[in-house]
Amino acid sequence: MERTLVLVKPDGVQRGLVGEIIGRLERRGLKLIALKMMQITRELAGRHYAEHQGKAFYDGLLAFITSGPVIAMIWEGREAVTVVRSAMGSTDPLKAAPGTIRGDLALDLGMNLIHGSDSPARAETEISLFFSGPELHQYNRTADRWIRE
Ligand code: IDP
Ligand code: MG
Repeated sequence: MERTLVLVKPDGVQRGLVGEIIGRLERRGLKLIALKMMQITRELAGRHYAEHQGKAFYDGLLAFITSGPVIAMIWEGREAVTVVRSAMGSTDPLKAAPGTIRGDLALDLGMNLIHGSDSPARAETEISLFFSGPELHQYNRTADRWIRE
């Protein structure tokens, strides 16, 4: 089953939107298999956002993502990467559709509440950056028979 890494960024924690964001993913039917609160180090931030190195917003992005605690999670489900990306909405909250997390709850590109991996390959890389094997939970969820045909 596909997995994706999700972060509630420091703005989401500070604004008390952790429950709102987790609740949306939970209600959608995705399965939570790992979760922790943590402060991202400069080193981890550099690896996680390596693709953006050299861009104008890179230093600000690293300062922001390391500025306070985040909630790191792994969500599992069919097409989990795409499902989470569509639930997040566009990167710029001003362009994100109503009904999406960013479109309903955010206004600023640099304060857009949530990270979700952008491909299954990136998801696997990001999961291994943030979590070690024993932190991932395998369990049966009885509700699954009412979520998937
Ligand atoms: P994503 O989070 O939707 O995958 P990315 O393009 O991977 O978007 O960018 C990572 C993060 O960097 C964004 O979520 C946003 O917080 C920030 N960011 C992206 N582009 C800009 C920009 O042009 N100015 C300021 N911040 C940006
Ligand atoms: Mg991205």
